[in-house]
Amino acid sequence: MASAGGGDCEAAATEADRPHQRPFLIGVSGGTASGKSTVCEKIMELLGQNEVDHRQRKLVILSQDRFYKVLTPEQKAKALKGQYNFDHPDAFDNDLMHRTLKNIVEGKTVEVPTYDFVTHSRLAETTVVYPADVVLFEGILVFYSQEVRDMFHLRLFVDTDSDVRLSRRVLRDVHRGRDLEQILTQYTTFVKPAFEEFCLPVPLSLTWGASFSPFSRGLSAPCPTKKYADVIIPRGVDNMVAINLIVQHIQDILSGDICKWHRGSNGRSYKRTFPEP
Ligand code: UZR
Ligand code: MG
Repeated sequence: MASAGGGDCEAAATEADRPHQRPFLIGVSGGTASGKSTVCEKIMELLGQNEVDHRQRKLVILSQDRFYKVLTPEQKAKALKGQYNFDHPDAFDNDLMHRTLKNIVEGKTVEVPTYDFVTHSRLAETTVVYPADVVLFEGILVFYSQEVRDMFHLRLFVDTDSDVRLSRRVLRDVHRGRDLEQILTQYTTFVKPAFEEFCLPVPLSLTWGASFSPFSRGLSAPCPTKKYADVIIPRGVDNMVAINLIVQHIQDILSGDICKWHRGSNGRSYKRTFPEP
């Protein structure tokens, strides 16, 4: 549901005060081209929500890509040559992302930016996201910031082989009009190292022996966000057993049959909220 206008994408004024039940917020992470969006769309389809009008949907999907920062002309020139790091947490407008999710969790209607991957830019057009019972927020680094991570009631990680991801990524980028050599250079320079630094946990063998530890060699401590996942989905959308289990869980929440579990402020303990009688 797109609406014209720019603004700073805060909660839309007309809808901001409309009371709505707080949604169940699900974070969906995973490497590039792992199938995060496809998993989210499958969940939406199985819940019969893709045919429903945007204003009436019980479930909405929001992508972290929408929060890519607006680039300066110098950064854009680099991006067009494949020399800008879009896989680093600093590439995102983390404040706007946090404020928007906070408004969503408070049941408000929000306006989110639209991003164009061909020109690497934020478009003037924004999208209105109406309150829903379940919100799926997907992106490569949605578990990176603790503030955002702690907001998720459920955290999913789509775990797809890196060779499958690379081949999908190449096809997608070629389709976006990019040059093959540049795609592969960008992958090895930025995409793969960032995935290993910010998503994949360091193998135990590396963290144990001091002589092997990357930290003892003066490298900064990575924050491998996969470890924060509650459920790991191997093979993405090919894994219909996992997706059906998740869909069943969401259905139970939507029908109020089960209580919601809320993550405690330390991110580890949980508190139960019983459905209204
Ligand atoms: P997913 N990305 C672009 O290619 N261009 C942009 O303008 C913004 C992002 C890529 C980004 C990242 N990397 O790996 C990917 N690069 O989009 C994240 N290079 O999207 O999770 O759908 O793969
Ligand atoms: Mg995507």
